[in-house]
Amino acid sequence: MAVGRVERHLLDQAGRHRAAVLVLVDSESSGEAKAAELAAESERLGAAAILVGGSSATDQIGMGRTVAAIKKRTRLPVVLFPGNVTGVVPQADAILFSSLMNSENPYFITQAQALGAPSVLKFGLETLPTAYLVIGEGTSAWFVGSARGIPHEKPKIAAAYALAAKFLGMRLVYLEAGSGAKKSVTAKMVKTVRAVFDGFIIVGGGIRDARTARALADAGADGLVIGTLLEGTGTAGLRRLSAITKALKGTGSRRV
Ligand code: 1GP
Repeated sequence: MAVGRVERHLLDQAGRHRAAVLVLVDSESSGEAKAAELAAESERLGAAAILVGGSSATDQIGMGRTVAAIKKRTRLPVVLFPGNVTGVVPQADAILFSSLMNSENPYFITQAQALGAPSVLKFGLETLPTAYLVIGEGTSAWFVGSARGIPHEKPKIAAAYALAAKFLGMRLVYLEAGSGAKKSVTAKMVKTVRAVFDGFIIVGGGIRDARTARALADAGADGLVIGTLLEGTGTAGLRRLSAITKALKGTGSRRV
């Protein structure tokens, strides 16, 4: 499948910065107005896109309203980050069409994808073919997705999955430590994956400060997902987001 407008935008943003920042909005914990406000502030502070979803988002109507509200306040692309078929709504621009490759339950590897695909087509969503890899244990993504978490200290296993994803034609790999994770994915793991995977590497889960963000970008991450840091923390969260986008200024290794 051809590279679409949103994927091109992400590649472009990853080339203009050390890494692009993707702000994750949980449509169930913040109301529409708050989510839209956060998206507008994120755009002002240099974020590249807004992700909407998460492993426990099940209210499709609420999610659709949240996406519509965000689209009124920002020009950033809104990308769905579904945890299940309930994460597919028509108002968004694109979807991380993901397979949780290290799940023990085939539902999360191919079945949810088959159930959701007709809606994705009907809604005209751009699909970003993504290998979703859960790293470590104990988070919602790990539990809900029945993942056999790749140990943080086994970067070669993550790289083997990334290589398999590349051979399967996936253009993005998402290394997910899980929302609110105590420990983010290590720079070493990102570097090891980068060595075998030339597609777009997204890293998320537990990224709370500029130093960590910069280290992950320098190790080869193209996109960094920031979620929990911005939840209910008001201006303090935005200050930290600003510090992160500042630390990522400068040209990335990915030039387009
Ligand atoms: C979770 O990777 C995302 O799916 C973001 O994680 O909420 O810890 O920033 P945080």
